[in-house]
Amino acid sequence: MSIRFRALVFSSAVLVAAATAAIAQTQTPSPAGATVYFINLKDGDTVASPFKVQFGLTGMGVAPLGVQAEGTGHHHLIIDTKLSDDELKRPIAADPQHVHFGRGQTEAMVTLPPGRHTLQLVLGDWSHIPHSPPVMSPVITVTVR
Ligand SMILES: [Cu+2]
Repeated sequence: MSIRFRALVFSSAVLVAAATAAIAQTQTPSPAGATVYFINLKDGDTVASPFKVQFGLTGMGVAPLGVQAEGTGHHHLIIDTKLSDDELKRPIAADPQHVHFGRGQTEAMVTLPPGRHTLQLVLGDWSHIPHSPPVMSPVITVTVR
């Protein structure tokens, strides 16, 4: 491999990394006063699993993933964890603790083992990135019996 070729490969890799970082940092603005909240659950509730969770949203609309429309997003249920400042600027992970409702669902049946669990709703934009500023509910703790 020539030195020139290696330099070209290196600079391409840097460009790709820079482009990826730029995409990852693009956050959609949220309207002032937008809030997301649990309609049917409050901090300290005791529930039997599976239980229904209804997602409330004011000041914005729900749109399925991939649909880029101003003032919209889709719900994410964060279970037994929270998003770091860094995670609030990137697409939300998809795993059992970060559940996406990309079809635009406004409620879900949730199954959790007995015990205490924290729940939080975070709205994400068309590409799963939280808005700026983030639209997220207070963290609530529920006891599953
Ligand atoms: Cu999502």
